[in-house]
Amino acid sequence: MCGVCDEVLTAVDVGLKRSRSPQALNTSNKARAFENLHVRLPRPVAQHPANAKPPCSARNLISALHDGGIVALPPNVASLALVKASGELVSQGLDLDVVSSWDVIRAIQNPYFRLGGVRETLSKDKVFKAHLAAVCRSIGLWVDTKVDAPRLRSITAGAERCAAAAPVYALHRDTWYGCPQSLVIAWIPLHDVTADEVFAFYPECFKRPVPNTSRKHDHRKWMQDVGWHGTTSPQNFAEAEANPDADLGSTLRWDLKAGTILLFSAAQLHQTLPNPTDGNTRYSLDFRILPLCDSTAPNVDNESSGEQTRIDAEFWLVRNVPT
Ligand SMILES: O=C(O)CCC(=O)C(=O)O
Ligand SMILES: [Fe+2]
Repeated sequence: MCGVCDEVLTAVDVGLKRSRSPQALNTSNKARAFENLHVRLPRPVAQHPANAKPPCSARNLISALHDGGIVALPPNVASLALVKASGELVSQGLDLDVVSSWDVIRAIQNPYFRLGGVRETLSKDKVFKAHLAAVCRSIGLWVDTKVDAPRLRSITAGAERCAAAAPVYALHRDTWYGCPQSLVIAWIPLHDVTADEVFAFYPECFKRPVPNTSRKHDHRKWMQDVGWHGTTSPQNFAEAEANPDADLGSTLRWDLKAGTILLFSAAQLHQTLPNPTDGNTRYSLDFRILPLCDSTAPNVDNESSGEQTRIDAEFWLVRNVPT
């Protein structure tokens, strides 16, 4: 029995140990399911609702997220290795010494257009696929779990005044962009962040519809007309965005350490807000996780389409990647 959430754990921690062994993939379906579900999760460093029972297994975690929960798990070996590799890559992209401190990196002016190669490497490089697979395994997500490529966010103070950057600050649910309701997101700060540097959640809107234009997003059409490296700028394409006059309730964000694994449903309403510190850029990675599960988040207002196209084009199986 797990002392934290009362779930019966017959194979606690076995998954994490076995996940390093290739033979584990050949075990029976039952054993594989244990490996997916029975890594004991550490106590969250932050959680919504604040008084919720902390999830102790991947199964608990995913159903809490699908119910509107938000969970920040502490940095671990896998997430810190991802942070280190990303820091080296960003330093190289900015022509800095590979061991530059984040204070130095964050003070570089106008980094966005110098980081195209870094974004490309993150989306294709096998090393980063292995890092993502290791992060998923570290939190018990393995069997038939799929993920997409990590995205680097660099949020520079003042960029919100640039019209071309407006989509970055759009209030949204990720589901509005042709994503399945069961999708969850992992967001990892690459350096310590204060709450006012983190994007904001509007958790009261999780089960409440918000006016939006998601019906314009057909992911099949988006792939044809825009694509991740297409020539049509995303600003000219139909965008999902909420009515700015809507009542969204209170906002939620926390101070987080580098490597924290912040997990939330793609159906959570959220928004990047301007970086408040002049001359400074905030760096983070995020990737989407399609878990093997029997639950899903409620759909209150997502009218986008093309989710299967998106899964087929962008997602890959965690267990196919050697770590
Ligand atoms: O990093 C941010 O500011 C926004 C992240 C986001 O929207 C996401 O991960 O879905
Ligand atoms: Fe998002």
